[in-house]
Amino acid sequence: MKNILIIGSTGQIGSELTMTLRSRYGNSNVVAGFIKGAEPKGKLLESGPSAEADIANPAQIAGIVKTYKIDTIYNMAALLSATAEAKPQLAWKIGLEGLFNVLEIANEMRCAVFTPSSIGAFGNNTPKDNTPQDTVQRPQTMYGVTKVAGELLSDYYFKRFGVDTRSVRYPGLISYMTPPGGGTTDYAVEIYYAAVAGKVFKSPIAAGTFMDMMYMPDALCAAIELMEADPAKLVHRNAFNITAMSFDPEMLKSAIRKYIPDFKMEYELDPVRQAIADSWPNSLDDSCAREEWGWSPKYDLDSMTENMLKELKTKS
Ligand code: VAH
Repeated sequence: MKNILIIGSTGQIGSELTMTLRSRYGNSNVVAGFIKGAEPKGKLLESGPSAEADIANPAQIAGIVKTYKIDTIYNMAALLSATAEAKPQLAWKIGLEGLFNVLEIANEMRCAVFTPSSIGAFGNNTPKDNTPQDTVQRPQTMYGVTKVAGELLSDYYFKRFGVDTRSVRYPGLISYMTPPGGGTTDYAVEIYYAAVAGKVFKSPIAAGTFMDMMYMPDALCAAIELMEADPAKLVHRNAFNITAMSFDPEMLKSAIRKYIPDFKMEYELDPVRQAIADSWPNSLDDSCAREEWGWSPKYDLDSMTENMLKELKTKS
């Protein structure tokens, strides 16, 4: 039986992952970890147990693991790329010191650990097109530094202590449920809100800037399918390249215009996010994930756009 703790359960991925895990493993088997000021509300609060779980407080995390007999930790705590550039020390504290706390507890209590990495784990001298699974990783953002170091630390705990650590390099994630905050790829979420509101969207990212992207339902499946995969078939662990699509703002605008023909977009570049985006791959090679644990996304740009617009119209 799986007893799961999600650290960061009220974040962009965590809030949807918690509900998906509860529907899969049983509400009472999935503990929603949160920090003060980001407490669970509504269905997230009412549908199952929750506990304050500050990744910087190892005693607090260990107490939850003991109380609820946790055997699997989804560690979703992180500052996203642009925010991490504004607060690098906090990004390190959460991303690396926090991960170290989780891995130490996982080693002592024999828990499996999922910690997302990102396309942000690559840098300017990484091959940009069809980026290989195993290649140069020299990011120059604090976000990227924490993701590469997190991959290495997670692999170390697997090889040295046998901790069952697994992760994926997420592309930009797009969701209609929890608005994102502080990501370089978040323009690809904000644009849909503008389109549904009938507003002109001002893209902070330039035309011709391609980044890997994925619809949230596929991202949630990836985490769960990897954690359920047969460990004997895993050649890699931390972290698998995964992607579903690659587009630039112009392609996204055209996809939206199929459903909202008079949608308008202008450019108002954000130099911080543009520089980060320029340092990331244009497209990933995710063949290892497909071969080792059957990764296969279901949404492409058109089907994601159709669903995003439908759901946002319902919300508004
Ligand atoms: C960000 N959405 O933009 C996150 C993600 C690959 C992008 O890591 O920071």
